[in-house]
Formats: sequence, structure tokens, C-alpha cells
Amino acid sequence: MRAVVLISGRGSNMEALLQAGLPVEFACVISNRPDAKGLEVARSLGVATAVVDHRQYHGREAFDAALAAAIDGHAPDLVILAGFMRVLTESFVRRYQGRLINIHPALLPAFPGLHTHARALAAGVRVHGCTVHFVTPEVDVGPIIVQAAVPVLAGDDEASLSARVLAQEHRIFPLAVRWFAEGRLRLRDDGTVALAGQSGAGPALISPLPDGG
Ligand code: NHR
Ligand code: GAR
Repeated sequence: MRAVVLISGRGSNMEALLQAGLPVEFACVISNRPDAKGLEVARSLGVATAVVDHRQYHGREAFDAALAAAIDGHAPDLVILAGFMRVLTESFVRRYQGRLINIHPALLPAFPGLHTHARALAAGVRVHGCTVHFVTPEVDVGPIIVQAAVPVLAGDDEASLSARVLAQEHRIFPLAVRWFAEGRLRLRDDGTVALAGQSGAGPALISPLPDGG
């Protein structure tokens, strides 16, 4: 299985994927920002990198066409958005339907879009988290593959909450990619997720815990 990872910044999710010992050949890490820190991390791990700078293109269609050309040179089975910050056009998404996944820093369908941790704090939710999903043309509504929940604690700010969520992102993203690489995960034609070999229900997260809990 061959994968291409798209990033825009720090690249900690990308690094978690590269370091997870997955049965995946990471052919290339591509950033839309030349200064993305994740590019250096990828190189230091021996993975090829490329930049497709969105500022060099007039309009999303032209950028996405250049991005697709860079991706298709590697003939990937899976294209992974790992902190990739540009909304993709419908034609781009359709080209990679069923082999394009994203990690979103919220429990979708709550808090799609940007600034999810600040919005979760403002809403007063007691449970927050992250979601891996197949990408569809409409942003952040694609079929959900796996989610992890964390408590929102008294005194949390954006930094503390995002760090707690990020630790779970680094667990569930490699898990989802492993399922895909093992042929256990696919997007059905009806838009639902098929995952083979799932065992029984795990523990529940209750936040805040009742007194004495
Ligand atoms: N594209 C499609 N068509 N569908 C999705 O589900 C996508 C997508 C592209 C990216 C990631 C997503 C997230 O997890 C993602 C999912 C960027 C924006 C955004 O508004 C929104 C959602 C996501 C990523 N980006 C601004 C834009 O104008 C730029 C913001 C910036 O550069 O900082 O593209 O949250
Ligand atoms: C992650 O929290 C990821 O879920 C989020 O940005 C961070 C990237 O960190 N993605 C988005 O907000 C997509 N719009 P990373 O570069 O260290 O993986």
C-alpha cells in the first residue's frame, strides 16, 4: 500500500503516521506552505517531500490541478490530509473518492470548520475530541471512520484542550490508516463505512465524573 500525506504546518500527525510502523509506503509528504515545519520532519525520516504553494495559483481549481498532478506521480492507494488547511474542490475530492481521509480536531458533526477548540470551550461542552473521516466535497461532513473523546476539564484553555485532543489524534489516525492498509476499511458506494473485524463496545467516558466517581 502506498500513501501520500498532505500537510500545511507542524506535521505532528504526519510524524505519528510515519513512526507508527504501518504496512504502508509513504511515497511523499506534500505541503501547500513552503515553510511548513513538517517538511523538515519528513525529510529527517527519509521521506520525499514536495511543495505546491497555493499562492502561486489563481483560484482553487488551478491549485487543486497542480496538487493532483503532484499526488498522481506517486500513484497512491491512499491520500491523507494531516493538518491540511485548504478546502479542496469537488473535482479533486471525486478523483480520490474512497481513498482520501482527514483528521478533524472535534467530535463531528459538532464543530466543523476552524478554531474548534475555542468554539468547544465557548459552547461549554464536557466532552470533546477528534474524528477521522473519508473526505467528501462538502467540508467536514464525510463518513466517520473513528473518533476519540476527551473530557473538558475545569480551567482548560485552548492550549491545554488542544494538547489533550492532539494526543488522541496521534492514536486514532495511525489506527485508521492501519485498517485501510490491511484492507479492513472501505467506503461503500452508499456512502457508509465498512470496517471488518470490530470487537465489542469499549468503556464509556463520562465527564464530569459524578461525586465519588
Ligand atoms: N475539502 C473538502 N472538499 N472536504 C473536506 O471535508 C475537507 C477539505 C479540505 C480540508 C480539513 C478541514 C478540517 O479538518 C479538510 C476537509 C481547512 C478549512 C478552511 O476553511 C476548513 C476545513 C478543513 C481545513 N480553510 C481555509 C480555506 O480558505 C484556509 C484557512 C487557512 O489557511 O488557515 O481553504 O478542519
Ligand atoms: C491537528 O490538530 C489537526 O487535527 C488540525 O490541525 C492540527 C494540525 O497539527 N487540522 C485542522 O484543523 C484541519 N483544518 P499537525 O500539523 O501537528 O498534525
